[in-house]
Amino acid sequence: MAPKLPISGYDYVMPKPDAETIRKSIVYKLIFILGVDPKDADEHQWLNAAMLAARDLIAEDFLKTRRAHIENSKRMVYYLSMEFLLGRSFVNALINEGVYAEFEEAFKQLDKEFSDVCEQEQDPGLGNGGLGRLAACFLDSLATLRIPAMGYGIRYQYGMFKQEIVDGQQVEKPDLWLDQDLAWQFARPNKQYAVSFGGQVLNMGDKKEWHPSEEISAWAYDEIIPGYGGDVANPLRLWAAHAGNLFDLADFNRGDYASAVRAQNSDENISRVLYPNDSTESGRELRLKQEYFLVSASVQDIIARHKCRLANIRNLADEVAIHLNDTHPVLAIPELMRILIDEEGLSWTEAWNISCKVFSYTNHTLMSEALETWSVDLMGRLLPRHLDIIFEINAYFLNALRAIGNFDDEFVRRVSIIDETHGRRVRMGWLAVIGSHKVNGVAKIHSDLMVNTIFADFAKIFPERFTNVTNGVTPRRWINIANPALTAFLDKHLGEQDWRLHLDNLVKLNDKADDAQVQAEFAEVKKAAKVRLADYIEKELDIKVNPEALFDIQIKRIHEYKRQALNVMHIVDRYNKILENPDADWQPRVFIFAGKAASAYYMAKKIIRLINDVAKFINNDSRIRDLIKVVYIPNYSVSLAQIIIPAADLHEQISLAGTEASGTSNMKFALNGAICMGTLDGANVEILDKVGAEHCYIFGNTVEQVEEIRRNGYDPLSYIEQDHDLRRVVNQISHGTFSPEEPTRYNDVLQPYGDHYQLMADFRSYIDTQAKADMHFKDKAAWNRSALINIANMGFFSSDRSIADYCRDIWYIKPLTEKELPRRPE
Ligand code: 26Q
Repeated sequence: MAPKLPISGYDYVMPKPDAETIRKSIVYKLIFILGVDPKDADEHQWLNAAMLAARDLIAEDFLKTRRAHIENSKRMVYYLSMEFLLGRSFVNALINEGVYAEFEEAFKQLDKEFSDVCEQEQDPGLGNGGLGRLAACFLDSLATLRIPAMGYGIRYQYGMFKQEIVDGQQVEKPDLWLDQDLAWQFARPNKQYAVSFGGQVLNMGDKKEWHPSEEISAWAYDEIIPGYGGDVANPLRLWAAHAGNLFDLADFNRGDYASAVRAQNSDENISRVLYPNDSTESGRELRLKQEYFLVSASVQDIIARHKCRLANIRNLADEVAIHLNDTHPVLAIPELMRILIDEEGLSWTEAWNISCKVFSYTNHTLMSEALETWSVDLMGRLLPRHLDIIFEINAYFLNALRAIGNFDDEFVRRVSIIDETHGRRVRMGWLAVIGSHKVNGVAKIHSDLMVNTIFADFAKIFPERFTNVTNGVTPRRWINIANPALTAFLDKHLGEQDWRLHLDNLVKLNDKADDAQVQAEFAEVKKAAKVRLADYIEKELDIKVNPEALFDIQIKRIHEYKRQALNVMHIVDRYNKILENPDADWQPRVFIFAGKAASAYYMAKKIIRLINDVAKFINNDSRIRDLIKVVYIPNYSVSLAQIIIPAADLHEQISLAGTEASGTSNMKFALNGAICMGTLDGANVEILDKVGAEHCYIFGNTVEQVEEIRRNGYDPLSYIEQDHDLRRVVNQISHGTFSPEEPTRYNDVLQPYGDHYQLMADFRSYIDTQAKADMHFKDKAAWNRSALINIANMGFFSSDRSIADYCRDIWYIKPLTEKELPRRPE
């Protein structure tokens, strides 16, 4: 790596990116920053020292990027999200900075196993699943594409719980990730904002005054997000609740130290823990406080930054775009309105015109029961001024509608932000649509359904507001970090232009997919990943799996709509048929599951237990030999995904059509040369479109068919009656074959009378399609060819493409030019 240019105007010791200097820098950090004798340092201390050394190399980019934004008055986008599922940062930083080999060499010189040191890093689980991981991929792409951008989130003290499987059941353990690894964050003690709650609103003539009853302080911590290529690094600003300077002096002076400290603890509860729920958990006061805490600190910070640059609040919308990752941060709309009106003295209309231009919103779910609402009472108690503003927004909007005419009362009731039918509730999705200039879904089919179902009324009012941006994933993490063998393979076969930056280059593999030599090389790549996963499974779970078997993988949150139970039904059916016909030419399969269930989601936890009971039962049946192995890998996380995904032959994307907004693991799998077993749902539809039906297993009813079945009165029993295999499977699961010690354990899982997600209706097509996949896998050349064709056609699913779409169609943001921020010398 060539040395960089220094930050101009100052003379300082610049860190140099060669192995020897890096080695010395690591030892220096150990001695002078951490105060540890290198002779005694443990692996974890070595990691921290190395992270500090790496941070030095990126700190300059971070500061230079910031200067370039300010000096060139760049329009910026702020991405607000309650979740950022970043995964480990260290190796990512080395790869993006281009110094991985140098660090590896430095550790060799120190006689330390580099991979052991890297493994010490905690995986910060500040998210639940897809939405949080998407935010992390987007940050990577924003920095890589040199977009002036910043993320805002919450620095939860406890991230996503750690999952243990005890006696087949999920047990949640706290994840205290902040105990370690502070090397990657810059604390910003000078960035503090007061966030207020409660109290009352006073009418002062034509002005309103909010007199809150409670105040909490938000402290900033900046996580560094380095772009690939090593010129740009953007901040992810995470807010922590601090009561430090606000603790109750009155109690303290009265000698009641305990009360004073207790108040402090309860204030700090706001950023204590991530809600481990991937659909709404309406009504929880602390969650509403968290959402407002994020939003208030961030909007105040955005305005402070804007004023510091240009000092005129009226041109905010020219300089600032704020993006809402789902409705969770939608209170940013009334918060901006409050500041513009109450603090900056703008008129209501001026404020509204600015606000609508600033905000845009992404919807991630169609399931109406998962749309966020909050009771008017709770909102009024916690945020009385914001509730006022929401009422005003609603009145303004409904008046405008009535003025246009031709909307009847029923229509007006439906689009009102206040739902009057279930007690009075604030519909956060409606507020987001009304207050944003663009609303997007996350895959084509999802965006289409969005305007035809949940937002159909709004699409009539604001047809130009709705658009699609299909999700994407970053190839830096999902190939380069996760799959070293595939990385080497692609570097060898794709020539000059770096696929990490131009994922479309993968198309060149289409021409090579027929080449037997290339197929054989790819087979080795896949084998290496499968052996790595098999080793992990043996080490962690003491289960031996055969890397030659077909690895069939479903990893994601456990949810009824994702239909892990359908996967289990296939396993049980296969088990039955092997016993019936033991000498047939069965394709050995390893079924791998991983995923967490929301801690209060009874049925999801039961499904986990069912998978584990079935695993125990079948794995221990010697008649099955090694034809089926079922493995539940505990504690799914970004780090685990990086080990599991490269090892897949087949990936299960089997949600009921119309329920999965996009899915993103489907993209990661295909990018790593696995073949999709999926329904026509979410991004599967577009994957099919890119790779072709020969290289993708699609089964089950379409959205239209699912709807028709519902309309005609779905009768799951009729499917069970007609299909002997299905009947047998349902009976076995429901009557205790896999839980002999408690035969009724699973009598409520398959719900032959309800079956909301139509497992029975899709069973036959699923089973038949799985049989086709077996046949295909037996022809190794054909299978490898299909895998290569999958990889070749995944260019579209880079998050760089998604971000380019957002910048062009929604945020109107341009990257930093070479002049504004010079690239490092070659
Ligand atoms: C809301 C209120 C209170 C507590 C929790 C929540 C909450 C938290 C997380 C609601 C939803 C989520 C996460 C949703 C999510 O991950 N959705 C997924 O988003 C992906 C990225 O767009 C899509 O690919 C998936 O299809 C979608 O399920």
